[in-house]
Amino acid sequence: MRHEDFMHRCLDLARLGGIAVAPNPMVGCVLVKNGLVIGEGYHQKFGEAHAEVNAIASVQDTAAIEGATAYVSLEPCAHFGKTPPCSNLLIEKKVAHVVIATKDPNPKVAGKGIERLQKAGIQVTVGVLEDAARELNKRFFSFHEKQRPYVTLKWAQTKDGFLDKLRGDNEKGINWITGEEARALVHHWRSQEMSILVGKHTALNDNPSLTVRDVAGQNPIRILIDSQLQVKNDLSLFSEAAPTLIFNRIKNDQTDGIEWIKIKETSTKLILEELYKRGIHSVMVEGGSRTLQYFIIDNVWDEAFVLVGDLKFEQGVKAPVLNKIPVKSHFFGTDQVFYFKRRS
Ligand code: AOF
Ligand code: ZN
Repeated sequence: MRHEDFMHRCLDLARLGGIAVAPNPMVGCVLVKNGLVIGEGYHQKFGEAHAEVNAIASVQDTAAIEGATAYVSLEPCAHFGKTPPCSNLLIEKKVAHVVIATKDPNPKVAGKGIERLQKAGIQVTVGVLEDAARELNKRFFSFHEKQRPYVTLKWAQTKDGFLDKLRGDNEKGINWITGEEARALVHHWRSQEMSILVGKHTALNDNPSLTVRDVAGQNPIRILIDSQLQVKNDLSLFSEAAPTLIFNRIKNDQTDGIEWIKIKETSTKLILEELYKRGIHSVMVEGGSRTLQYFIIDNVWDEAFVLVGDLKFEQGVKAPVLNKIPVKSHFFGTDQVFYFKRRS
């Protein structure tokens, strides 16, 4: 087996951690002796054991770890966080070689783990399946490298480019554009993110719950932009299903599950800064049109999912325009899904 084969296994294991480890990265570790896997593990939950610790704990004959090669999808940590440093543990267990997919961008680690292993006389190889490892933890890398959450835009539009119909004052409720099938897909997307954001008009018109009720997974933190606090808290957005943050120009406050965050102007920069301060490593922006446009104009987005339903509104609220060629597209039920990625 080659380094890449064992690293693929690390990445597969890492993926099992999913959103439960956020804002930590998903990490997998495989221990190999004489070409055979003797142990493996992954980071399963935020605040709990790291991948290396679980891999080592999985080995029955601990003496066998001496002289083994440890494959890890992220540089072993060097800091005392919620757990002691993994680099120390690998040194203590006398592994001979550590193969790493990519450096840890967290300033508490950033090369220090590698240095510590090398100083202890352990052979270190870095860069095996690096691109795949960075892609897997794109949210974590964005958080540390850009000091902002990873931003995914999502909207549904009609074939003729509208997000919504024109509404009278009392016309509330969602004007569905996509079919039944797409709803589960959207919930799946939501379940991958730590938070989900909407503007005031979307909250008032659609009364979305912003939960992932159609799929297994945890509900993201909900975020509302409501400068003048015009949205009453009897909407679904304020249910107990998840915490809610409200960006506004009036007050800082907190009650059960709701936090009001005062910002001096409604800007994507200030919002993303506040999310970063709270350790939120990813946000899905779900509308409305104006809110999506802010993120597009300010060029603070990383990916976009655009669902195009099989109907026309003829007139209404225009959908945002990205002026980019989609990376891929496919049909999902009656809808077409376009996926865009911004080059950073
Ligand atoms: C590793 N192996 O499996 C993970 C690492 O608060 P803590 O102690 O859980 O530390 C979190 C940081 O540790 C996280 O931001 C990242 O830099 C690193 N994650 N490191 O050696 C792992 N999950
Ligand atoms: Zn660690």
